[in-house]
Amino acid sequence: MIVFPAVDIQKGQAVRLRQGLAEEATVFADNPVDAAIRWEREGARWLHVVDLDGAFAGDARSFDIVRAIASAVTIPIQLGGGIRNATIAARYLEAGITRLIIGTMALEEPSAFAELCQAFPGAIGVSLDAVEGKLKTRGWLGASDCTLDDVLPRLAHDGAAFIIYTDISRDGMQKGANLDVLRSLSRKSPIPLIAAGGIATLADIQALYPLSVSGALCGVISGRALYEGTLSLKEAMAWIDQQEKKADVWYFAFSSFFAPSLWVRRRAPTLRKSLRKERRTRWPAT
Ligand code: AMZ
Repeated sequence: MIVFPAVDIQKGQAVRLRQGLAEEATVFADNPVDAAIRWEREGARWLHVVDLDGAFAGDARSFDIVRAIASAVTIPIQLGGGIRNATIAARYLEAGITRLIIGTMALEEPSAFAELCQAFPGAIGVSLDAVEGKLKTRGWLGASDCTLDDVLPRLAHDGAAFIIYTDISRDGMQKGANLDVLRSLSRKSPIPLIAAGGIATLADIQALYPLSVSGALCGVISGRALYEGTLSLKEAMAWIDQQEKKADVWYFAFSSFFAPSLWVRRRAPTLRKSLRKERRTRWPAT
């Protein structure tokens, strides 16, 4: 499971909003490039970058800043906000962004979204940003009648490489993640799932970790908590690494020692399937 530090860009600065409201911004760095470099130095394996101005305006408002971030760090970046057509998507990929996150277009223009997934296989994911079960678009100001269950099968079929679920009411509020929705989503999702919204402490990450063993959860996004220090990136990553190492030991023991025994051999297909699943839901290190 990966911890994605968030770098959200608004008016040229690195900010975090509360519940997605543009007027509820806290500035955490005057230059988003500095924030990105900081997270890389602290050991981040991926960055989650959002062009908030782009999401509100529907275009690549902060393209130059995003390009500067991509040149300044060596870790892979996933980027969302304002990617509403294939031309913008291609420009970002050329600028060195590894994965693109699509919100509005995935809900409002299904066929264009499917074409985008086909044009850039493995590089396109979707953000499903919800309030009381209903998905939002256009900087979270646009309402849609869609629910997670309505769109998930279609998005996976269209070729989305991953989904990010954000509980908007928890975003920036330090309340903990929405475990009920994430538990159900991690069971249902045929593609890797990343959780966002409310993840504020190591305990929140520990509560989510089992969903990466039993289901599709492969990452968590945290912003305000990392900037304000209620969550330590190093501590969180060390804890996750420790859990995954234990899982590796079990996998190794299973394949090399237990598997030959008669009892295990009879149950081998089920055991192997659940252990493989645990390995499969890990986010690629790229
Ligand atoms: O905070 C907000 N108001 C907000 C936000 N963080 N609005 C949109 N976004 C993010 C989504 C996703 O990563 O979580 O922007 C991206 C979607 O943008 P678009 O332009 O594709 O709808």
